[in-house]
Amino acid sequence: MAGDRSRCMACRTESVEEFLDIGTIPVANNFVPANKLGDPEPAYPLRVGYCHNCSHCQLLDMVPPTELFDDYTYLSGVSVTISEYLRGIASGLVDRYSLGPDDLAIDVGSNDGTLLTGYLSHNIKVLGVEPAKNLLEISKAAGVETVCDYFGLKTAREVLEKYGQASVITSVNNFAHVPDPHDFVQGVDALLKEGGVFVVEIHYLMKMIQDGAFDTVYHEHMSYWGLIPMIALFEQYNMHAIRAKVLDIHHGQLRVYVSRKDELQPDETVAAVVDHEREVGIPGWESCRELAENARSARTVLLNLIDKLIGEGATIGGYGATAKGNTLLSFLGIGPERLKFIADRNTIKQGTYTPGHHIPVVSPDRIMVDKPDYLLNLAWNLTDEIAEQQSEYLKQGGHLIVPIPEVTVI
Ligand code: DWN
Repeated sequence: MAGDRSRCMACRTESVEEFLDIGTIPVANNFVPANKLGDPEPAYPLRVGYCHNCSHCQLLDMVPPTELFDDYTYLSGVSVTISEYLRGIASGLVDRYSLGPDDLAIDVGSNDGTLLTGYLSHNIKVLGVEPAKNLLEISKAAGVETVCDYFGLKTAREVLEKYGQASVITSVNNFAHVPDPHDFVQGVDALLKEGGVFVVEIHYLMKMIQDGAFDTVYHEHMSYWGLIPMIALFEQYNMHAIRAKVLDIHHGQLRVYVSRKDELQPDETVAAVVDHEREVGIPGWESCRELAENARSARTVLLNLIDKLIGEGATIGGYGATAKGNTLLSFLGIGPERLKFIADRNTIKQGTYTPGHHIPVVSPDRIMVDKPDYLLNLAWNLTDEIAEQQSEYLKQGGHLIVPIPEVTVI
């Protein structure tokens, strides 16, 4: 059962008020194998709240992490854009902190090990921490040793004993998955060597609100971080942000470099991001309510377009069996009667069905066989890569419907 949370995960006050209700839906990455289609599928409420005390946003209903992450279908290495990006984080850190063979780099939520492979050519020692058992073989084949567990103080102490202190710890698109960020930060503090840096990267609440990216809301994403509440959290453990950067990847991420307070000093980028958040009032209650309003109007616009096209005799498929796509489809109530299939390069997802509405997930080869008139692009954060990959389909008259930030047809 999902647990209810009106207490803020960041500041721990009872100040969280709901602003968005997506509905009661299954877990976004739990694609259903063909032989389980008849089985009951657990569904959980998906509501987001805003903390009036520290402005942190979080889910109000928590699904146990073991149900979300023990077996994980998302692979970082499937997208060329994402793979290059993740490896670039590693090489960027090697340069910035002059890492060498004596340094240990740990990636928390290491998935298939893609980020850590970026250190290997520099002879840096690497270690992944990742709870998904099904990904262990993949990271091992990539040359990455992985501790299969959830990260927190307990795991950090175990890692420390066996592998020693880390010079850098990264957590890319993982910190939002954490049910207790306090325990996580204590783990970082326990494991990081003196002068070491923790680099955390999350879908940025600011960009999510500006782009109306309500589909980023799913059970995995327990938190929606802005820099201001994050700084307040680190403050409690004598840590601070020393550098902050807003990036375009995944439609807008925030990367924050963190150290112990007395070890490294912040540069001007931190104050710049904080000032900008204050200036535009994000994260703020009004902007969160706008996100909910945008979600409702996007639902109307997109459903009208899809039904108009189908009414004119068009056929529609989907591209990208994404977690966010499953939020979008559930919120709009779109099933196989509207989308014939969803194509995705990830072979773990192929042959399965989307959670809830059971749209078949197929290989992208199917696109040129069926030649649907339109493909709803559910990986709209990767439109450039997908448009390039599907250039033949587009050349032959096919179209991509991009749902967010604006409903557009390419
Ligand atoms: O935070 C998270 C992000 C980083 O990844 C996780 N909680 C879950 C996951 O979210 P998502 O599933 O919405 O992520 P993506 O990166 O938008 O997924 C892209 C999907 O599209 C993957 O399944 C791979 C697929 N793909 C493809 O089949 N062909 C992607 C590209 C670019 C392609 O050419």
